Amino acid sequence: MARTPFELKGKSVYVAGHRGMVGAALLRRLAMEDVELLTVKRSELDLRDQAAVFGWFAKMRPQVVFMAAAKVGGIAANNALRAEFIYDNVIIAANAIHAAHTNGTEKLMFLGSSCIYPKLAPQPLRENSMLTGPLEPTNEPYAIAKIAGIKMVEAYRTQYGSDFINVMPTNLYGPGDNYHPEHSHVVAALIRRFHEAKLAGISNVVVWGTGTPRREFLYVDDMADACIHLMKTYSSDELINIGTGEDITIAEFAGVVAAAVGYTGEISFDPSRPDGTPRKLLDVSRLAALGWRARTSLEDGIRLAYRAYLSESKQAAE
Ligand code: GFB
Repeated sequence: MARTPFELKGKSVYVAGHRGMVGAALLRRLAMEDVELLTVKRSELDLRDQAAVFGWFAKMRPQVVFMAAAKVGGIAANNALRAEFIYDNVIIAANAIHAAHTNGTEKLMFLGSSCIYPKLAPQPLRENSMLTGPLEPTNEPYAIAKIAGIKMVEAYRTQYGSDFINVMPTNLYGPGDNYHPEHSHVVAALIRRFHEAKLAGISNVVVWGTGTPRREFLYVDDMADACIHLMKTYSSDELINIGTGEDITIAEFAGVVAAAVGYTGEISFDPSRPDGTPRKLLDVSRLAALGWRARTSLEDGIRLAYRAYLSESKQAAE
């Protein structure tokens, strides 16, 4: 079961969710490896369709699978689309993990989320704090779906000896993010809001919540690099966190984004919008012990993300 180092070279590698922010970063990173990449468009394979997923896996028989497909969104989307978040994510995880098992996949990585940890768990969040207390209510359906996927991976390891692993990323950002004003995560939301305020000469930008929650942000290309590192070096039934080990308040973070965008007006807060979890800082000592750490500073990452936003919005307008 624990077969490390795991050789990626020469393998057929399926990235589920390759059009999403994380999946696209995985493709960029995998381009540096000697592998045969397998992807399939959502219009050709709906991962919620069990028969279609089983058929696709039986035909393609990927040797390695990165499970980066999920329905994701920021705090408001999680809270509003509760049924979609639990249904889509439970069924996507169940279909893909079972299909990987029945079709001889050698290794699978399932991507969870830091929101699987209890709302008030001790900080920094250690991997063994999963299921030790109540979850943050705004994203409970998403977290429960991710916990179901994590538990499937654990169960398939235990019962069948499958080399399947679980990684828990912190809040991610970067190229290919979703900039929807209501459904996005905070990074994309603030890049867009500050940019539009700068262009329109608006002198006040509103940030949701009180500004006091603390969040840890990881640039998505660092995330992809960590995933490849762990695919090669990690094999255990224990979760492993992926983050920077540093966090910042939302108020401070708004200042970082405003500076990168060049917005010089005022910033105010709207406490009628939810804060969510007060703090979500990952303990990254397990990852550090395996020789990996994040390389992109928050300031550099936000500059890169802003540049990506500008080029992606230009392309969308063309
Ligand atoms: O990014 P975000 O939605 O993720 O929000 P969560 C982070 C913090 O930023 C919250 C605040 O305290 C928000 O209230 N915030 C301020 C904003 N302005 C904005 C804004 O304009 N848009 C957004 N979205 N937030 C999600 C979970 O929680 O994180 C998911 O709901 C998932 O399940 C994801 O785990 C990574 O960290 O609060």
